[in-house]
Amino acid sequence: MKARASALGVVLALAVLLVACGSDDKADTLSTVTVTQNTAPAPTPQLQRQPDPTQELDGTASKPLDRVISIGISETKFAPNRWAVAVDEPITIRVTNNDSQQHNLRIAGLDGEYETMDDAVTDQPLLPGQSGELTFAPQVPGNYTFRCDFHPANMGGRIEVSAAAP
Ligand SMILES: [Cu+2]
Repeated sequence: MKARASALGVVLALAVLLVACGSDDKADTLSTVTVTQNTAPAPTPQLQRQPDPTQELDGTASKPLDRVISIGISETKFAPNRWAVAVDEPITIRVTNNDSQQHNLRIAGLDGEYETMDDAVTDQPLLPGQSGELTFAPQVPGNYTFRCDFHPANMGGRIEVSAAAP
């Protein structure tokens, strides 16, 4: 008699569990979270508005020779000061100071601002008779302005970067 009672107790306990499970059925419907994968490509960096060149530009654009641009400085002017290059071609810019005072060359870069991290600039001021080089590897077509930091009001130029080979 005692054993039967405990068996009955087990049955009751099971019944309670089944009822409990049944009442859980509504909660079993899981909420669905839809994740939409962003498949859009990363935005292409944009060339920001550039400063106006402060030196009158050459009538025609010069082209690099074996990916080298050679710019001379005389009488506080860059020459040539207008260049045409192709995008994605790293260009070496060789600057030779034939003047009697120091100069440099700084490209404003994508952000169109001088003295920022994306500038391309000669490492040091070029003393009279010195030459310096910098590398310019534009990823975005467009016109890039450069200047001399020591004579920003009257030494400048432009590098015109085309999508295809110039
Ligand atoms: Cu200068």
